[in-house]
Amino acid sequence: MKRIRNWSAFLGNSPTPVKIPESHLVKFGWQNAFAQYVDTDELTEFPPVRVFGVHRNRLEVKGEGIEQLILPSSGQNLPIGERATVGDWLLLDQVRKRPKHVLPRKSLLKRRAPGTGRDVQPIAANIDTLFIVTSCNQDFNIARLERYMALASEAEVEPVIVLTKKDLSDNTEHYRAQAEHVAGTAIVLLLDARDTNIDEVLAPWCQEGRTVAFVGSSGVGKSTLVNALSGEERAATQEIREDDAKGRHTTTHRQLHLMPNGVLVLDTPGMRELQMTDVANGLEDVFSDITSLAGACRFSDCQHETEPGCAVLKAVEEGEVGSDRLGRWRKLVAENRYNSASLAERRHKDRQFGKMVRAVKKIKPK
Ligand SMILES: Nc1nc2c(ncn2[C@@H]2O[C@H](COP(=O)(O)OP(=O)(O)O)[C@@H](O)[C@H]2O)c(=O)[nH]1
Ligand SMILES: [Mg+2]
Ligand SMILES: [Zn+2]
Repeated sequence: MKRIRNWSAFLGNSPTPVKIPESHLVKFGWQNAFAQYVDTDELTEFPPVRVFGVHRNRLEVKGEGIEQLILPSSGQNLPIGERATVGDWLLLDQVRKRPKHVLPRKSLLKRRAPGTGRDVQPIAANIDTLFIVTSCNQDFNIARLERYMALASEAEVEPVIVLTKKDLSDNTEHYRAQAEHVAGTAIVLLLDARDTNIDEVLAPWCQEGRTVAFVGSSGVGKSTLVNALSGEERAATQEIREDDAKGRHTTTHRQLHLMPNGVLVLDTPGMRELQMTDVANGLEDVFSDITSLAGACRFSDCQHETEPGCAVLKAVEEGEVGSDRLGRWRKLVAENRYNSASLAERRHKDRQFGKMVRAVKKIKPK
């Protein structure tokens, strides 16, 4: 194995950590905030590495002078904070070739396990920008945009809404206005994904060492946008199927791609079917018009259905909030509540099972 650089200058305790421009870690998306979680005395033994790929039973990690496949964090019942996923930074146990510890994340996209499982899985960590892509045609769907916006907010990722196929619509401003209503303070881009200057349009978010991801339905132009960043026909040939021929969920291959200009693009097929789980805060952000009104309802537990003195219903009546928007909010809140409640139940059961196992272990003779 190659010698590992002494990181103390970079990671040291000085209030403004020294940046090493040629450092691979910076190229791989390292940000100063991670340094506080690293023990500088243990850097040789446990160097920071980033998960670039998640394969069936291996994690592909890269660090300073390190590029290898390691074993994933062991144990299905590990807390989500210790289950390494693509984009994660971890301290690598060089001897055991396993993560020693996953560094606290800047952001985390998660989802409910596919199928009947209700386990929450980490999908992608430490994304800086999530491009939410939809097109100016029948794909455009406010509810879907709100859903992605809530997920981004919950994951603590900066969202950017990208409206593609502006060349195919006579009504682009209508789409833009609707998207801007959902976007709040987030930026909405309206473009033709095949334009030659797309890399410039995306440049504010696609700098060296930044990590971005694209979500949206099939056919809206995600690969076209990624191709514009990569300068080659790459994404198109990397279309990944989530299910095998029998419709079973197979191991998804998640990968970080380093683009020529230094931006890291996350390819995570699982993001197509993100569920609303534990996104109460995200919903509150995206529907702040409704949730802030709720504070003025007469009853603190108002469901905004039929209650007297309901400020939300009043706002709908007065045309301040669309009844369709209220309907979509209700639906997402219900979906989130269902998924999250089931999870809570499951966790409760898991804890009880753990207690039982420990009790049994105690009485077991040595
Ligand atoms: N006219 C037009 N076609 C586009 C635009 N963006 C993507 N396309 C086309 O739409 C099709 C699907 O694009 P693709 O990038 O593969 O979508 P993906 O499934 O989201 O990755 C391709 O034929 C693209 O050339 C756009 O802004 N305008
Ligand atoms: Mg594609
Ligand atoms: Zn109310």
